[in-house]
Amino acid sequence: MAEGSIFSKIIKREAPATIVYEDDDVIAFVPNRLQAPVHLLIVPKKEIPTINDITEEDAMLLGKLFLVAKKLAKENGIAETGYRLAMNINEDAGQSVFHLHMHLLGGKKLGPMVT
Ligand code: DGP
Repeated sequence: MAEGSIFSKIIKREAPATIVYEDDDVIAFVPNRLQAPVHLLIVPKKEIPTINDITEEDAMLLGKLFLVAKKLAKENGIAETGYRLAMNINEDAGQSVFHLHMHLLGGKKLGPMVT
């Protein structure tokens, strides 16, 4: 469940993180293990464990994640060079935190997506 995940603690400032963006619905911060020179996590404040749990009412919120990603890509100078947005869902994709999040990765030529 998303409830009580480390990301909820970061949102509530009960755990530290380098926060790079925040509004009423979305927060973005630097992950504790970088997988690219630019690596940010874009996270809805609503506790949704995975994409399997979204509903119609989350459509606007999910759209906001992309708008924040676009803004952060531009701010980090990778909008034109290129970047990847990724979400891991459940075990086979390697999801480790069950609070929905989008990875923004860039700052180098990224390898193939499927390994
Ligand atoms: P995923 O494997 O897709 O569930 O990605 C989880 C991400 O969360 C990964 O980039 C590492 C990050 N992460 C996990 N625990 C913490 C933490 O305590 N602090 C921060 N800043 N990031 C974390």
